[in-house]
Amino acid sequence: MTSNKVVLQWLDEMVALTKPDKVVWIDGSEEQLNELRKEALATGELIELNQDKLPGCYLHRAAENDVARVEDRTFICTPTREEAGPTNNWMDPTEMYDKLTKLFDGSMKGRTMYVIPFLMGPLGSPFSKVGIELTDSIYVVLNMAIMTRVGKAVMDQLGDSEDFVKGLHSKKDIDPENRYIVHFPQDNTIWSINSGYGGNVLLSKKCFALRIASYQGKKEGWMAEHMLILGLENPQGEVKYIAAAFPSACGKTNLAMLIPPEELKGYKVWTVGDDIAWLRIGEDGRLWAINPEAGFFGVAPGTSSKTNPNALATIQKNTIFTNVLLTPEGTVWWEGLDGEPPREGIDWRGNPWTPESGVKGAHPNSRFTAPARQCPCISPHWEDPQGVPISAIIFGGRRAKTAPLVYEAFNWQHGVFVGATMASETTAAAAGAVGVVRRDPMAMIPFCGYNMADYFRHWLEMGRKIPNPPKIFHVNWFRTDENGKFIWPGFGDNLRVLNWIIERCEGKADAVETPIGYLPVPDAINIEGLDIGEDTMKELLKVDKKVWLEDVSAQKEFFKQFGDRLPQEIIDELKALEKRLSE
Ligand code: O2Y
Ligand code: MN
Repeated sequence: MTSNKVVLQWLDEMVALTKPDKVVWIDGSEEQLNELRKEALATGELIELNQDKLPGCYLHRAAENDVARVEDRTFICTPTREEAGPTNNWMDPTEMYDKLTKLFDGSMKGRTMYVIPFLMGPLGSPFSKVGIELTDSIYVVLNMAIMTRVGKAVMDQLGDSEDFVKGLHSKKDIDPENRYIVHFPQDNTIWSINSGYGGNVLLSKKCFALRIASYQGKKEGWMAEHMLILGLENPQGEVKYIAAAFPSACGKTNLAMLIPPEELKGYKVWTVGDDIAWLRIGEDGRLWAINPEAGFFGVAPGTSSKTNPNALATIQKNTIFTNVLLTPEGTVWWEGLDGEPPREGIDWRGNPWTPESGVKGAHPNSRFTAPARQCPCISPHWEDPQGVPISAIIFGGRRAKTAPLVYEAFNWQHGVFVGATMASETTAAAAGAVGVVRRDPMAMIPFCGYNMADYFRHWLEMGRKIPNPPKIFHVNWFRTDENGKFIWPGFGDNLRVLNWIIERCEGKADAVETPIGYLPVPDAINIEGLDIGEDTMKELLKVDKKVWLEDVSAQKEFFKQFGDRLPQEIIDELKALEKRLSE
């Protein structure tokens, strides 16, 4: 498939290390993928779903101990600990290579090594990047074929270049004690062992498109961000693009595929991406974004015709479901799906299940892997080689009392500070106590491939280089009343807030200056048709100085870990906010 000497030499070395019985190049053809599906069905790695109801759909059950990303076993191995920073696990690269070399030694004996050339970004785009993942998992091959562009065309695009990410993955024994997800940013290398699940093994996603790419972006002058990208079309047919970062459990995929409420029927949301954005400065001085992925790896539980009808439509064909419940008709089910639960089924562990079993049918982190092109609201521009121009960047979090429904940063530097102080309160979906505030700057804490203090500096530097930067906003859909009830309806009605944001970008909407930023004037957000009065709107837009000063203390505490490396601009913004709140 290639005569690229660097690729072939690296492949030889990895084959010598892992000792597979066979090496198979993935060419991206449907015939080859079909053969692999057949093989996976024969071994039980995949279960065929009802092909009349869900054509091209399969179910996979992961090992019980292997159902989510493992942050405590994820490492950034830069030459010094300081380069990885206080928010990443670190080990000296030589030590880590030694350790992993022993684990990988012979890990593919008796197995086939699949060589997956994959492209992040549209074919032919100057912003796209090549990766090659070596894996002993057919599940990984089939998921990668949905999540990325794979095969011969990718090797053709690479040509003789050495510029590709080298990914090595082995399921080995799925041993959680020896599970490692390791990044060597200086070597463009990712090694993952002893997991067979999702973000740990689809090396294109969090490992490459965020951790390695964020490091590359810092070096090369662009940004890899944990952001959805959407286009908002107004009734006049004009489309403006927004990139938005939220920590998990804030409805990112739902926002990316939003359906307008009745009162805003003339508007339309177009999905460009639901998870990752690569952003570059365009020749016109604006910031342009591509979605490096080709599919969605979405959380199944909670996905329904109320929360996300577009996602439901997307996953009716050619989809791999992982760790959901299997119904007697050969369809799938999860908690939060429409209608009554099935009377019986096989749960995600493979055990017989009824609603009375007292256990969940689907794992809370169960997933669907589906091609983005199947999404009914996929943007006609989602594969444009130059990307789409971004008018607004949104940061968000789940805050019961602190953050108002929406506010706008005073300028780019202040916006970077708003992103750097992003936080979210934990929900029952996560392990541990509910309502605990977790700081997650730009939703990148688990995904930044270098020191986050340097990452903030990179954001600040980018701002100085973008002649026409997007405006930066913060939203919070999760404000609650005195009874703990959400007071903003969320879902499709979030479009009302997006509209204010776009109007601000166009210089059309009014705002009031407050200590935290610009807030909408009382009637600026269209609440026609909502059961929301003036008082509720006031509550949604309230800035309680006492609560904010408490948050400032927490922000100071969080920033301490970065020591002298924290950019002066962030310290200045923190002081300025404290001063404005104290006046
Ligand atoms: O648990 C996993 O392996 C998946 S994590 C994930 C998947 C899709 C989009 N975002 C995420 C995330 O953790 O941010
Ligand atoms: Mn994500």
